[in-house]
Amino acid sequence: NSTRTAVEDDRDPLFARIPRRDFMKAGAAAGAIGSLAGCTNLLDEGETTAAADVDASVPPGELDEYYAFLSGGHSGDIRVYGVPSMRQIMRIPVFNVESARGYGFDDETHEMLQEAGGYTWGDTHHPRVSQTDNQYDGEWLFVNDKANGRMARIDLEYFETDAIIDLPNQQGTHGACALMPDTRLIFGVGELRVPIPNDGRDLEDPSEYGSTLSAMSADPFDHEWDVRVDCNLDNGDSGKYGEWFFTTSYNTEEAVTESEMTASDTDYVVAFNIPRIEDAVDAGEFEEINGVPVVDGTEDSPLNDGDEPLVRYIDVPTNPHGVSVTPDGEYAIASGKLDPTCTIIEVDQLNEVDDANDAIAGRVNVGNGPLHTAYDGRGHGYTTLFVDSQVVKWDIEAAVDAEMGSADPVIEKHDVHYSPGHLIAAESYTGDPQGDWLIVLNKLSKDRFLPVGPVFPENDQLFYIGDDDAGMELVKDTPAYPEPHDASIVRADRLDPASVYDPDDLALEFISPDDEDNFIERDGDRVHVEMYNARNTFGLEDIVVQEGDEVTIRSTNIEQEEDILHSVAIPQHNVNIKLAPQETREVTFTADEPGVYWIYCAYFCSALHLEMRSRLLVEPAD
Ligand code: K7E
Ligand code: RUQ
Ligand code: CUA
Ligand code: CA
Repeated sequence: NSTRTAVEDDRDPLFARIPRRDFMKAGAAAGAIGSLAGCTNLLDEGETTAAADVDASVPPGELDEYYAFLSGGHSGDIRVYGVPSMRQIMRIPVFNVESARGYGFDDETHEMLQEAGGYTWGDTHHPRVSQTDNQYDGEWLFVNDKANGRMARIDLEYFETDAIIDLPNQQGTHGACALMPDTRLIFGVGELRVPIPNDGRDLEDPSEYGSTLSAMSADPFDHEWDVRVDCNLDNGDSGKYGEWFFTTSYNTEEAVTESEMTASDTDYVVAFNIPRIEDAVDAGEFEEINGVPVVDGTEDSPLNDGDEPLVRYIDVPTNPHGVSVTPDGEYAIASGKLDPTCTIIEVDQLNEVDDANDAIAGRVNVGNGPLHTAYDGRGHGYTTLFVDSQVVKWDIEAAVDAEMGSADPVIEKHDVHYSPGHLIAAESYTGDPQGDWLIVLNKLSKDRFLPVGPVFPENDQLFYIGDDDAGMELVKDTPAYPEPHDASIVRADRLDPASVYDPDDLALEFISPDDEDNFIERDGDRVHVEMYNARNTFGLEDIVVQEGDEVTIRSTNIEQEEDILHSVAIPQHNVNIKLAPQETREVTFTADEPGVYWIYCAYFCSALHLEMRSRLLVEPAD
């Protein structure tokens, strides 16, 4: 008994309405330079751009100046790069089970993933590092799961995921960002409209669906409240002074098909007044849904009447994508996606104007398919153009002064390879961007690397943007495993990672080499084993159990020396736990097949690493 009706789609195919790329004011001459040099510098018309003498190489033995934390997309992890070398230094599994780091194999990480829904994958997009006074403090990294409606926290002392929150009123958490200036709250932005609660009601009535902005505290990482709206929500960024949080919405039509979702000429930037929402929560003005206080932020909510609405809806051209706040906190800039402009919203005006649209301070024509905007701290915006495969540098104040929709504020367009999504400048998300390096995350790499079959890598391109006279300079192509969406670039001196564990930071007790610390204990068919490990031995030679026993092995790597890791790996039992120096973990499994199983260490730890082993002997049941 379907109530679905056919939708008349007489609209142009995607992007057909967008005019072909024009060469702006510079005309054909600059266009020709652009095709030769890959760069259209509109200020230096007729001149080839003077390449700055940029050295992005980091010689062997030297360290990078920055960390870049890139999301892994639907591989579910975070990748740690050094900038400017673009060397991939580490991966941090988040929503994925990962054997090289034993993540999801020991009891603690396994239970964390189980309690967060039991999924074996996620889709990370927006890794954001915690800040104090609008500066990175290097404590935490937060990231969304677009697949399953979750947020995760990564501890940057140990570079590991230590908490995941399953957001029950959200399907597909897309935008993710902390409330600035001090990371007092973390936000997850719900992209997909669903019935709330999504318990089987209103299946066929999309007008009843909604989406939420979810707020979490940073430490402890707890879900605090949701705000409900009718439209969808997409990308998000925080104002710099603790008041406003901005998201884009591309489905104000409240539609279910692509053609319906692009039907309206305008959609929204949705601005959330966080202190007002907290007042409403404190005053009990919410409905509890799935155990979470949900405040009504819909357009006709009584809470949005009066002088200080909870949520303000600002009309922007159709289907916007990224939104980001300028380093000084003055403007929130939203990209058109289906419209060749970025809209500039003056943040302070949101407290002044009756009509939220009066907070719009400017609109700049950047080119086709604008997605995201980054900042250099010198008053420039850098916007990716997905359709034109370019990055556009433009002058923010000039765009505020110029006529609405003017292209005059554009300074330079540079080709990228190809079809960029996000771009990230060093510390661009803080109050103090460094203004030197910019990474452009290209969705397509096509011909840029050796062919590897039908699954292509992406191409993360490094630009030097520190010389306004020379213009943007492309310095490096970097292949990326699918598929990074966004990143945070953080000065290395803002982090202080541990190189061995502090046993006091761990829940499980340290197991020393003393005899009484290494034992097998039986309680019915539950067997508990404790043993240390070190080069080149485990604390027990044999572990003898009965077929069918449920066995827990707890083990400590007692090494004090950094970089000496061991593991406990047991063939045919899916056991694989990693143990960094001074780390204690445990793993529980059922010994369901009689036989001899060599317990071994999977990390190459010494010349006698292969001899580092012990036996699990499973005696047949009678
Ligand atoms: Cu543009 Cu998830 Cu930030 Cu991908 S999103 S591009
Ligand atoms: S052995 S050094 Cu498996 Cu060739 Cu590792
Ligand atoms: Cu321990 Cu290999
Ligand atoms: Ca729309």
